[in-house]
Amino acid sequence: MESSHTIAAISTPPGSGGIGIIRISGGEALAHLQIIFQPLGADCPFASHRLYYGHIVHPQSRKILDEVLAVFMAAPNTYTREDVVEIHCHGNYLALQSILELLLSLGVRLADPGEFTKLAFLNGRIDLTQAEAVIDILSARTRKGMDMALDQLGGSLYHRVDLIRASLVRMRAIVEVAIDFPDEDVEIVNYPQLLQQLAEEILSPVERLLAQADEGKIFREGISVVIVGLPNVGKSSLLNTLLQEERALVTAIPGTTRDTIEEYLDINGVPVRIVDTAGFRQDADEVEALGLERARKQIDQADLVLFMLDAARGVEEEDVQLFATVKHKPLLLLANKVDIAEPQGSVEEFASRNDTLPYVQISAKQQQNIDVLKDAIFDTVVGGKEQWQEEGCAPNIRHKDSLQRALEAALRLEEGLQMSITSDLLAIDLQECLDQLNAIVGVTTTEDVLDVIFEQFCLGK
Ligand SMILES: Nc1nc2c(ncn2[C@@H]2O[C@H](COP(=O)(O)OP(=O)(O)O)[C@@H](O)[C@H]2O)c(=O)[nH]1
Ligand SMILES: [Mg+2]
Repeated sequence: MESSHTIAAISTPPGSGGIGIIRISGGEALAHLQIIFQPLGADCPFASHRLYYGHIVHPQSRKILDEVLAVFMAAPNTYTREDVVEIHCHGNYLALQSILELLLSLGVRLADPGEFTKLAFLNGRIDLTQAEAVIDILSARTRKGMDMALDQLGGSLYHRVDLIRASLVRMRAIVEVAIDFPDEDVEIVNYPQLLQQLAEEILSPVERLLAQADEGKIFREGISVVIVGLPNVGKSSLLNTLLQEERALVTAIPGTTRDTIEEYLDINGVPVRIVDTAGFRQDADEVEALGLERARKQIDQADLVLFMLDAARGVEEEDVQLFATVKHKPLLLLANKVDIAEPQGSVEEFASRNDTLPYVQISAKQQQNIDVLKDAIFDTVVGGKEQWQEEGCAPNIRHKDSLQRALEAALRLEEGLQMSITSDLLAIDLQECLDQLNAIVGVTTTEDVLDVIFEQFCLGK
């Protein structure tokens, strides 16, 4: 990066808050600060990583734009590894905007979204998985998602991929020697030993990372859960109970909920989008019919359907018909209103007929068994797979794609070793496997891929 490329952006979100921060990165950062900052203390040497109190003053009009704290951080111990300045203003967007505009008028360039983090990557402070972790931290919706992202920012994924890369580089060195001395090929390449190394140091760790990718997706992106049942079984009551607020209207009149209602909640660290639907019934009026159409769409996209029966009313033909329309989805069976009655025989019978489905008896109104329900939802979507916790790693979809290709190359390599093929052929799959792992950490990543990644950032990060 050229040092004259000094960039700036407002790093705090729009709106008003206690403080708002403008960040500047690049070789001219300090020079620009000195033009616009007027200290309110005795001396102001701008020692690195020290806060100074003063005014931001327009150099021509001498107008005070805000009272601020400013800090200069000398390269390389900064977020971008360049010189960085932060100006801590009052959290009024107008004040921030006028200071930013002043900087731009001095020749500073407005940073692209994610550009500070991209600099951190390009300047070698973090690898690509760590840059991606920054996005995850900013967007995490549960504490667990946040912990996962912090682990990755700490290099957990990088280190695991790096171990595999190092092993591949050692294997490649052996194979390359053999290519240089083709006559002694067989002596140099110890096929059984390479096979063992491949199995232990490449195949098994790559497979483990792949297994963890699916679960990472659940914690990162969350799941969508839809409550389905006939009118009046207690769907809206359950939504309210799960959210601990009166979000949806609850009445004894069937057809109260006419549209879908969705909210987010945290179930054991999984961000869950929970959707309450209009109750399905045959004689629905026009508005309800539209609501039901929306409910159908939600069901199609759902990761899990909570199919609710009224324990006191029992199962009727319409329940069975409705059930038939959601049977293809991952399901959890609920008998509601157990506070007023033991589940009717027909409900128990229905449950035992579908005994592969998790079945929970609850009272939405009296908040009975709600924790059991939450655990059941968690178990159904996450299963017992909580490996990332032990190993602090959850590859995302981009990593997964590369891991899959790396695995394919490693399997071809295994086959080649079993057949004792020549070193030059082995080298091809070795290199392919290594290239894929390099792409994960960003050693060999094309400009388009980088663009896609850094476009996901907000301004100022
Ligand atoms: N006793 C009892 N009544 C409930 C329970 N859940 C819901 N209800 C009542 O059943 C009626 C319908 O509830 P609602 O949540 O609107 O059902 P929905 O049409 O499926 O959304 C209301 O009168 C609720 O108070 C429950 O667990 N126990
Ligand atoms: Mg309702």
